[in-house]
Amino acid sequence: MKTTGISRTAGQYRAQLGARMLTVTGTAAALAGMTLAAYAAAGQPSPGQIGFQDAVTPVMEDIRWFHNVLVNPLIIAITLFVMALLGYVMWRFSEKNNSTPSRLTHHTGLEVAWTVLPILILVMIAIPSFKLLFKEYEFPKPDLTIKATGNAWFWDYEYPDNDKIKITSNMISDEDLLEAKLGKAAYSQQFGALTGTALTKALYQESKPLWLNPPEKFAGSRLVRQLSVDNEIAVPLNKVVHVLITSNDVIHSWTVPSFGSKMQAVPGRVTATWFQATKEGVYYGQCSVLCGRNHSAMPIAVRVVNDQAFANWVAAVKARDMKKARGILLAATEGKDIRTFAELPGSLAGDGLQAAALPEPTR
Ligand SMILES: [Cu+2]
Repeated sequence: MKTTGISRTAGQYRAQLGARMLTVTGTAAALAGMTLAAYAAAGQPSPGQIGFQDAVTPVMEDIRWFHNVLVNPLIIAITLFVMALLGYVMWRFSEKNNSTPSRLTHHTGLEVAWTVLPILILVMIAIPSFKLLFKEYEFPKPDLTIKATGNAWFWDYEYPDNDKIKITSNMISDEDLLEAKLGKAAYSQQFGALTGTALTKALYQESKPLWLNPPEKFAGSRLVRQLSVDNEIAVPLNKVVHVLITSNDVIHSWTVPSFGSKMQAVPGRVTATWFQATKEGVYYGQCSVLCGRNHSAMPIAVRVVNDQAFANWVAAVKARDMKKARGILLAATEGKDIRTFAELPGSLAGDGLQAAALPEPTR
């Protein structure tokens, strides 16, 4: 187990992040977006992240390019240009430097320029923007379709093409880990009398080490607090997956940043998104429409695995052997899933909680 940086306090972490921010502010505008984006590991957010998460689908690659290479540098350049212009005007045309102002009211050339230039900039943005939009909504022929149903507060999945298997994904909570570790009786003895914030705080504190070293029930998993679920869904590598999305109660949103997928789940309607994941691993997302009390507790976890592992997983789920199903997914993505904590840039290997989110593999 790597422990580098785990003892660092949140304060030190913030100070370091502040220093980093100052350095970054000084670098070239176009580079800033690219550099920071590199800190966002595939599949989940990382400490100090500012840019997008890594892309593992063609759509997300284009989204990242559109933002990091085109729109963000343009915005930064325009902002700097206007700021500089404003500064120059304040100095050059102050009463001191320009006591007799010009009486000029029209300048045709200038007016044409400040109308045409913005139009050109907008056209420059619009063309790739529409291309990207069409890419997102022109669904290629599916190899596989999944139905995702939002519930307050968990996701249900069905695989109509794969023996109609069904999966329910519930978030793994602090409470789940503590109950698995202590047993039901000892758990209620220790926490039964607590309520509200006191309970939340106690659960958070006591479960902290368990995210690093999960109890037997979750052995072998790399647990990520607020993102890991009991039953993940799986999809085969490089296959076009259509996700049909709906809801049982209120509006939710099925969102996986690394896939570039984000679609509302509306009761009584079916919406859809598609993705083609090009890298094995586990990719996390969250419900992205404020849907009620436990909105933050209905994450999405998708494993991208090879065809054989996917077939085995389908068979195990069909036989309702969820433990075996989980084992198949873990084995198939061993060493291929999220970046380990040690692989993140050194100074960003932040405080204890983040360390717990990215434990080293236990096997
Ligand atoms: Cu929701």
